[in-house]
Amino acid sequence: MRIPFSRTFRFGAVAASAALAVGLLSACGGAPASSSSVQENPYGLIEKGTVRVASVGDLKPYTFADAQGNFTGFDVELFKDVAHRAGVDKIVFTGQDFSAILPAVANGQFDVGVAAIGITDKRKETVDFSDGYLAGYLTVITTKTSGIKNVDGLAGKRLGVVQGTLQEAYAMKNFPSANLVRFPDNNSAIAAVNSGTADAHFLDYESAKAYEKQHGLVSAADIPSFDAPAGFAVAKDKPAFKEALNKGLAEAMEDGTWKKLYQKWFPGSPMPEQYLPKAEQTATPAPTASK
Ligand code: SNW
Repeated sequence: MRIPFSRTFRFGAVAASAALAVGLLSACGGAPASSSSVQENPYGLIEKGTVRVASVGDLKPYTFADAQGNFTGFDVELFKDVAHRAGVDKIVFTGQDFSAILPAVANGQFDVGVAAIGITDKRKETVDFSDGYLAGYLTVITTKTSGIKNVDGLAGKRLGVVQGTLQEAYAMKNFPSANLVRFPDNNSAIAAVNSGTADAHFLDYESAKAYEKQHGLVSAADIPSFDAPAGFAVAKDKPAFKEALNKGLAEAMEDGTWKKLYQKWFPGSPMPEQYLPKAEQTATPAPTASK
């Protein structure tokens, strides 16, 4: 599914040609918008009132396309809630290869990237991120008969990774004796595992669980990735948008919306406490003199 690149502009009192120039420039992220267009389009979105989201369609239950082709999942519902709090309700999701998302956000083809994208210093060279909203594990899944029981079992095996993911970077660094096989997306990697052309696939924990259930695969290792919590990726020239998302995220965490969505999409999974309402966080209180 591709987004048609047509845009509509409302000219108002401004001369049409000037408005068109400003609109095109700000759409390309090239120039600061005039004050009138800032009022009209405070977040500098490609199209005023619409958020264009780059995502992936096969990362259930974070973000995926349902049978009707509509995007849903934890990240999708959380983003819609947060965008609503920021005053934008028209949200258009488009599936991309994961490796295409950050460049497309950076060059202004999309307003934001939403796909369980872990925040790292390396990625921050390309885009800005909202505050983190999810932290968990990276998981190796394999067939019941592969003989791979843990990371040592990956030596000499063909391990699938989706190009551009933290899994790819982690495997290159930490699984040097595995033969990495790079895929554009999870579905093609899982198909390769099922057909025997790959021995295992390395992906996000909750998606691993979903694919295990769907295809009778098993988990061989969980790698903590709490140092790279997922955030919404925003172009560096949209600071007002990023701030509005951060404000919405904080509200969604404090009023229990985050928790509700987490329980809906990741039932039974341990909850990272830092995203719960403050009153529900059980941070060890500073020691006080006991009576
Ligand atoms: O770093 C984790 C984070 O802790 C949480 O578990 C959600 O996933 C991560 O952000 C890692 N996600 C991968 C990445 O950022 C893969 C994302 C994808 O396949 N779309 O590269």
